[in-house]
Amino acid sequence: MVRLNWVHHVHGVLFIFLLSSGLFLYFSPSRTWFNEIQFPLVTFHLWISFFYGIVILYSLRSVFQHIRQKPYIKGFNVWLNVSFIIIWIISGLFMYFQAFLPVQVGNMAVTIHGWVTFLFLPWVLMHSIGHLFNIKLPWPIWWKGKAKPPKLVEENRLDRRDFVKFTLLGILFIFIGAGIKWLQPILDVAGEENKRSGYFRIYNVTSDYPHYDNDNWQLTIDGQVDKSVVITMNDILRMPSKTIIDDFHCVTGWSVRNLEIKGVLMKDIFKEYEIIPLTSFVTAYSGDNVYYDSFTVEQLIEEEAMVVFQFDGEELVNPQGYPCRLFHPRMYGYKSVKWIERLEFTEERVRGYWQVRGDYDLNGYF
Ligand SMILES: Nc1nc2c(c(=O)[nH]1)N[C@H]1C(S)=C(S)[C@@H](COP(=O)(O)O)O[C@H]1N2
Ligand SMILES: [Mo]
Repeated sequence: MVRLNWVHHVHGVLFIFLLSSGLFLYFSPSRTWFNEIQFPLVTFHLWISFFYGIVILYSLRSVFQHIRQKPYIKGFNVWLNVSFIIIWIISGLFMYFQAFLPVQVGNMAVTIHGWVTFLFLPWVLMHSIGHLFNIKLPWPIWWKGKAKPPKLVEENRLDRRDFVKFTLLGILFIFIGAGIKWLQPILDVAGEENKRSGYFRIYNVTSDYPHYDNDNWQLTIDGQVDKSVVITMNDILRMPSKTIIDDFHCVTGWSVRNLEIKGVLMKDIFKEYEIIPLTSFVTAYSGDNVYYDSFTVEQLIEEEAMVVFQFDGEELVNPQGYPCRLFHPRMYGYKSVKWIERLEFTEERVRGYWQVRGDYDLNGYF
């Protein structure tokens, strides 16, 4: 028989760790302003969930034996916890493997993971308060019609009025929890259909960046191709452009949502100039002479990467890569090379700036 008291405490402590790290990652202000710790925090959250899962599995049999003897409130609490834990684990696994799943499935998992947490919070609060002040609610007995709600529960120092207040408070908590979740998307889009939300935090590995104007910028395409070409801004502007509304995600945690992105598809550039790649790999270089990243030809062509020259209907500002930057709709911001000035086709896949320095994924899909 497992020591259930002990299990209860360990469970509580692990849960607090999970909840605090989870909420921290959930709310974009905390995620954004402390973005350096986001990644360690995700790892932390995962490890704690792992231990949490082990504790649950290890104690489950004893817990169920125990509630067979004390079925009422304990049974309710256990079943509530077990159901939520199952939802967290499943949605958590979907989140973990989102790279391999359709975007909508990943998003859905994130939504569910957050939702159930908010729904669970009121119970957590009541339960914790109950334990801290040693209040044990008699209500399940009442529910089951086995006893009337006691006028005064000596043991719990609760009379009926307290009891009613407590229950109403609980319901209020649930509404607050759910309300925050409901309201959030409403606040985010504030009426308009595609209002952008979030801001770019300018991220440059160099402190001084190149200054171009439309006349001196050009994009060179060379390396292992049948012929090299040089494209000017005028060329870009006269090609068919494409405007999409999409989200921009930096791997450190901040996102800009519903961003209007205008540019020319790589596919169209290749078609226009009849460029025939002789290899499968491309490296995109920034005009800052420091930043670069690599792609497969397929990623640039089939997956609709663009050379972007407008955000939200305006030219890019200089720190954001004026006049052009790369954008891949399914990859993290670090693949979005600013001041793009060269695409070099190479025999082998080159490891980019962040792949050499950090353990950033080569493909960078989110
Ligand atoms: N040339 C260059 N491009 C770059 C970077 C950089 O440091 N230099 N940072 C990348 C990263 S990590 C992100 S998240 C985005 C940030 O875009 P922003 O500066 O427009 O917000 O640009 C990407 N492209
Ligand atoms: Mo980034």
